[in-house]
Amino acid sequence: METKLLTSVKSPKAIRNWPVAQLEELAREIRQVIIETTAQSGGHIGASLGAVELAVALHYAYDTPRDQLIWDIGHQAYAHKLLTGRGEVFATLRQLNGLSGFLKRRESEYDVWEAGHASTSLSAAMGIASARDLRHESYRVVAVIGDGALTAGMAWEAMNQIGQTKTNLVMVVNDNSMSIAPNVGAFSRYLTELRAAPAYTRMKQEVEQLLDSIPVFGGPLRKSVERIKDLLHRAVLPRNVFEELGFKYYGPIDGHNLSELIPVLRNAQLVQGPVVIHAITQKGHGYRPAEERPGEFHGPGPFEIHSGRFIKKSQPQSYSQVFSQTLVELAKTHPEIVAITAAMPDGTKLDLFQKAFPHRFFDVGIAEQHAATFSAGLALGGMRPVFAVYSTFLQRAYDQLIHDICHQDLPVILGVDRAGLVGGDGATHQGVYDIAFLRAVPNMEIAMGKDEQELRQLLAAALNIPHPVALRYPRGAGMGSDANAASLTPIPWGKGEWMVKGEDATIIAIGPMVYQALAAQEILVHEGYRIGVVNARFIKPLDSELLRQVIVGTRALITLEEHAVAGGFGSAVNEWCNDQGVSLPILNAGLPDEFIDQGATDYYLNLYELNGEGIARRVRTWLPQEERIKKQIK
Ligand SMILES: Cc1ncc(C[n+]2csc(CCOP(=O)(O)OP(=O)(O)O)c2C)c(N)n1
Repeated sequence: METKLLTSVKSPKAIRNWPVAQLEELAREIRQVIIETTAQSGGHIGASLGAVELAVALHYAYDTPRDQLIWDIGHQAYAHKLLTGRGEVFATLRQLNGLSGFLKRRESEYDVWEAGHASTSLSAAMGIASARDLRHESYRVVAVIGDGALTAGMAWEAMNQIGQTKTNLVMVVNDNSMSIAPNVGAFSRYLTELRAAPAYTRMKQEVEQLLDSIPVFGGPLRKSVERIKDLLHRAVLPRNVFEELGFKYYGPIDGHNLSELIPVLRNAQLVQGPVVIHAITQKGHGYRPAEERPGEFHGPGPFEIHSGRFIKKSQPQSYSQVFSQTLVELAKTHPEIVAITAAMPDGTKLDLFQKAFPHRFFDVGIAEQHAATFSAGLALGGMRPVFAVYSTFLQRAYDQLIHDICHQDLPVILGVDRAGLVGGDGATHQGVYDIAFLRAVPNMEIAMGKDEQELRQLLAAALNIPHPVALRYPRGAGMGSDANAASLTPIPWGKGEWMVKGEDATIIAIGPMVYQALAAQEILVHEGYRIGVVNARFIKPLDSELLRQVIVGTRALITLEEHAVAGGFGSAVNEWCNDQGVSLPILNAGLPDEFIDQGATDYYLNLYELNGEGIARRVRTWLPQEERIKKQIK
């Protein structure tokens, strides 16, 4: 398809005097580019197709980048990217050194706020608006937030503040009634009711027109007349939640209709104080397969445009699948098991549990903090809660973890999904900090199997542990064993596995990095090095007995993890060695102290010398001098 209009748009300034018909044509072109690009690269097509007209209308009606446009999460902002001079590089979306799948301030001056996690936009907007007011500046601040993101406490904390102050701030609610899965909760139900009340809106408009026709006199009379109008308004019409909180409410309006959107956005600019514009949109709008299967098209990999079929390489089952299937199996004989997700039933694969045990499954919305404390309550009430959550989103629930779960030593199992590098989602989503933040907390026990079989056995074992347990597992496909056919014999708790003995050095690895350690060992053994490999399995508590045996027969230690070195598994081993008075040389191999952008996991394992060859290289140069000399002499 030709994209003549879009190609001509180097910045949003270009479109500000276009007629609506031309803007509509532009929206069609943008939609086509999003479909064609994501069909190749994968990405957040559904949300982005749903926000095309919003992006066009916002850049049309506002003086961006002077006016500050903030997108919640940023996954829906592909049209924003295309309108702000990134069309030529759009094909690099989510790829190494390419455009981020979210917003990035270094990518564009139009990217005001970086996110990836939900529900931060309103707090950010309020901060920016307050700074503007304090500095007596006059630009406008607009935040776009989805109905899903409005299920998070943080959004309400911000609204609580915004509604009380009288700052000028516009909040566009992009309401498609979907989170990734269908949205949940009482507020979501409330929005549905609000959406379905055009009669209310019509009546409201009529009453407002009537009230507006009452003349307002100047001077001291003005305030009391305004107040009488306000009282009349309240008496005639019930106010919705947003109005009760102190926002002026416009809506619901059709979020795909530029002729409706643009005047409302313009009117909102005339209002003093905070405004909510409630726009009804459709996830996947304009691409039939995404409209019909919005959950699957939230963030798919590559797909065939004409059929909407996903182009999947055949892969072993994912760790998430194995985790969830195992949980279903265990739940058959453990009626106390309940499963909790924070808006990620598909991603965590807990949808399998939901199907098997609908009454023992809870989707609490994008509410990780609540999910953690809710799990604590379930445990206190005699259930065995299993909260499956991506490592990166668990960050949200840190206080709840310390204060509600660990402090009370409650037997909550955390399924820490996507632990490690995550690929296309990049810096905001890397699961490479959880060991550091979890292991500092008393009572927390942390384990990670070397493959999906061990994940199964660890989950079975965790059920017998009367403490909080975090079971980590990576994103994506497992190692390929038919895990579900294998036995569910629990792994002895706290026990690692000494796989290979080696006098020159021993690599102590955690999780699937054990296989990288074995690959390095294989390379080095051919060069005459005697390298041992330990599958640690447990990060907390460490298997002290095994470590004590290992250090007797080896001259150096290498710790290996797909996690930040700072505070990670290697740090735990260092602390243990210090504590035991062990003075062996230790090399901590892991991820550096920097945010890691999008790119294939294999690429980064190679870059940071964490794959077999990389580790072998590092070991060769690092091994204590005398070991090297010995090998060279050989
Ligand atoms: C704290 C947090 N938890 C979970 C997610 C995963 N996530 C990404 S998008 C999304 C749904 C957001 O729904 P909504 O705000 O309505 O936007 P939509 O995708 O429907 O446009 C979720 C749950 C996240 N980004 N941040």
